Amino acid sequence: MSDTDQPTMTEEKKKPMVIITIGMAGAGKSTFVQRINSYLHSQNPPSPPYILNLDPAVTHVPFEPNIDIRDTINYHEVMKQYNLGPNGGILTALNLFTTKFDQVLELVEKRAETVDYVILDTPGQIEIFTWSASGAIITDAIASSLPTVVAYIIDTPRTTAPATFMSNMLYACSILYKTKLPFILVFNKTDVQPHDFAIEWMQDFEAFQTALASHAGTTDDEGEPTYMNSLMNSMSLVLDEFYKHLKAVGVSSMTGAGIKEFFNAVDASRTEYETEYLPELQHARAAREHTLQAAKNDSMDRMMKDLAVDREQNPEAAAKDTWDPAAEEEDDDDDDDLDVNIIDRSEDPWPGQYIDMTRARRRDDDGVSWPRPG
Ligand SMILES: Nc1nc2c(ncn2[C@@H]2O[C@H](COP(=O)(O)OP(=O)(O)OP(=O)(O)O)[C@@H](O)[C@H]2O)c(=O)[nH]1
Ligand SMILES: [Mg+2]
Repeated sequence: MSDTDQPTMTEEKKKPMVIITIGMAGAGKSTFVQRINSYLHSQNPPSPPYILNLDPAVTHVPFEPNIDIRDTINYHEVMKQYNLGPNGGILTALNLFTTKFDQVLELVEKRAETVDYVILDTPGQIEIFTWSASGAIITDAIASSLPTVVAYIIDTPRTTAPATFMSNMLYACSILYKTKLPFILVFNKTDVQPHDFAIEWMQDFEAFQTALASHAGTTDDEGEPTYMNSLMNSMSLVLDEFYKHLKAVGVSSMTGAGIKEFFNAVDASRTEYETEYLPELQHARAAREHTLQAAKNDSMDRMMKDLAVDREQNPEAAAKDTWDPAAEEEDDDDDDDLDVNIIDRSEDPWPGQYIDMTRARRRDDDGVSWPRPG
């Protein structure tokens, strides 16, 4: 029976779009997640997102996450057990959590039919997520399963100086080239500082150069441009290319301004994901499969050759060389990973039996108050 014999089905539900929020410490990622969460709840009909909190060190999040890294990993316990400082603690907590990310993905995929958006809030220290193996594993795993976009949150009032603006853009640029995912620059806190200056600098190279030249510290005592100034001039040329591939929106997570425009950009990113990211991913997968298969064939060939030589030289031992299934059964328990299970808070009943050293108790037991990094 061919597919054409089937009655025409109503259009399949689109896969949910994953929004990964990334940004410098204090840029407003968590507040932004809360704002888009409440925006989606206020839609008609409401479209509650599925939210993941990946910040193990946060004491309070302004939203109710469906999966919270803090339920699985006790960051304070990790610092104690591994003798780590705050950043090492966050990184190790994230690494431990990543070892069970397959469970997270399963839970997310289970909800794919009922939610339109999956939102990830990441740790305050940006490099922990963007330059760690676990950050890359989480990003790649989720992006190969669902359409994904990176929302790079910028603290607009703190980027009005040309040099700061440029270093923030260079960071964004490096993340774009690392993840290769659709990317939205979210200029946050526009209630305090409108973002038109940033848009102007991005669109008009000369306007940025003028701003740069008029900024203190860009000329030396003799009025000559400093090394810093020349460097930034050249860098801004590089960034000009980067800006062409970007969507930029101004929002205020405080007032809710610009959130609708943000979602327009997210919807446009879905197409970008499907036409650009996905084909590239499939291509990379096929190439990897090919290389892996070639390596497997090669080692199999070599093993067979070795065996043949061995059997020729030692026919007696070869006769005894039989497979014993009983011995195999003895150690078929290959799950020697950490015994950690991921909890979906929105699922009943609440599984309460997950206790090990990484998640012994929530932090209210010891009265220790670690300073937030950053
Ligand atoms: N005025 C204004 N303040 C904001 C806005 N968004 C966030 N904030 C404030 O910025 C501060 C940091 O916000 P968070 O949401 O905690 O930022 P974050 O990026 O999650 O911070 P970390 O996770 O600690 O890196 C808080 O005091 C927020 O109230 C905004 O749109 N306007
Ligand atoms: Mg936060």
